[in-house]
Amino acid sequence: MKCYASLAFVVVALLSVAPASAQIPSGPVTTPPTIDGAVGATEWAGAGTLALPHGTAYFLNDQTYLYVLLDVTADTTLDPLVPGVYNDDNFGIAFDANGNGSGDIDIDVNYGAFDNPPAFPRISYFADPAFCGWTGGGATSSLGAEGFGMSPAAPATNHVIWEFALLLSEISPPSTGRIGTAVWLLSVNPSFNDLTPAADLCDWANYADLQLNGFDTAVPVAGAVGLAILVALVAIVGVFVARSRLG
Ligand SMILES: [Ca+2]
Ligand SMILES: [Ca+2]
Ligand SMILES: [Ca+2]
Repeated sequence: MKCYASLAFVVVALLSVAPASAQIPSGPVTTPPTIDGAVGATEWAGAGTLALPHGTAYFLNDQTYLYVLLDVTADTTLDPLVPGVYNDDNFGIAFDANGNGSGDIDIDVNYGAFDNPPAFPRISYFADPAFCGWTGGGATSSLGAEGFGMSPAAPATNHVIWEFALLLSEISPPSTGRIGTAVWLLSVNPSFNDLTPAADLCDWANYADLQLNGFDTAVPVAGAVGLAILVALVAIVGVFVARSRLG
């Protein structure tokens, strides 16, 4: 059952027309958006955007999270996620996590609802190049919320909203901060099924290029320096202990 969302993702993708690949500069953020399914007036200001057939995806990031808003302005009927029921609105956010333009087993990831268990998002990993297979949805500490309301892009019409804070430690971007992404959206009412901008989940070359601006690759280096200092201190203490014993 867990494979339902990813299977639907692939089926829909095969039926979709692939637009050209896109470049997205993810905006660095100091005040993270609140993941509550409601879009504040300036909450997503400065975000990088990806135009979708029935809305817009927004991207912000800091050192810890990639924040994603799927503002589905054309979905004006909420078909809410229901545990164990698949006749509902749904989403998928796939990443060429190492940004190399090809599929890598257990590296490239996809977040979805997967419906069962009902907690979302769930995380799956690319698993099978021969059949473009993915694992079922597993537990993640990333955050997600579904909402229905207005937003700056559609200030007079209630519509479906998805907000996420996806852990960069789960995506593991390369030092360049450049990864690929594709977004899947499903709606029951009105009926649509979109994958953007890739033709299918394994159309890696046409994933949008997402540049994580402000993703400071110096942080791991600083951590490594700190570890080196700690090791040096331990070694110095060891020398003193050894000398005291000899004395
Ligand atoms: Ca919010
Ligand atoms: Ca890859
Ligand atoms: Ca809907």
